[in-house]
Amino acid sequence: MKTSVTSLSIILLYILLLSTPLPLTQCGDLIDQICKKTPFHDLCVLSLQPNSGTNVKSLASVMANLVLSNATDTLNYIQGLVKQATGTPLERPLADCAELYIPVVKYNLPQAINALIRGRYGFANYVISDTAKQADACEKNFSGENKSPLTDRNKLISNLCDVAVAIIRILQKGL
Ligand SMILES: *[C@@H]1O[C@H](CO)[C@@H](O)[C@H](O)[C@H]1NC(C)=O
Ligand SMILES: CC(=O)N[C@H]1CO[C@H](CO)[C@@H](O)[C@@H]1O
Repeated sequence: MKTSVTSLSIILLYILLLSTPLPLTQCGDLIDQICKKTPFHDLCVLSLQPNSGTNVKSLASVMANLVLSNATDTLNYIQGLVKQATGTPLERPLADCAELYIPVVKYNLPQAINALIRGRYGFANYVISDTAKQADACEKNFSGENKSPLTDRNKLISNLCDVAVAIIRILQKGL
């Protein structure tokens, strides 16, 4: 009788320990909670996993900087393609895409990142939402036999923007 009471209490203790929620300050747990509130959970977790810090604001900053580095990389890529495409039907849509990405990379996103640091979340969100629209507009510039060489990049940037916007919304409104 005595042993079974003891083992019962051990089992209860186990259940109690296992069901205790981890404190929010544990990094991986916060990232998962935040990412569940974004439209692309896996991309969010992948983007925030290794570094990133322990509060929502630093996670938002990491995402915004990933948008900028992806957009910068894509602009460089487009500018390389434009040179190769001189005189072909792809030249025009590629040049149009470069024109869309230049202000995004040089002015808009750096301003949004700055605004985020200063707590101007509405402005940051407006600019990052607009970046997603620019990536979509670039993609739409290709049609028919002018197949887009940028589809994966545009989609990734658009999705990263959606994740960043969702995280900044959490900053504005709470989890
Ligand atoms: C673009 O974003 C992806 C996903 O977060 C990331 O793994 C990759 O390193 C980024 N690329 C650049 C050039 O920043
Ligand atoms: C073919 C096509 O859709 N071209 C458009 C590409 O983007 C520029 C600027 O956004 C438009 O002016 C073109 O009409």
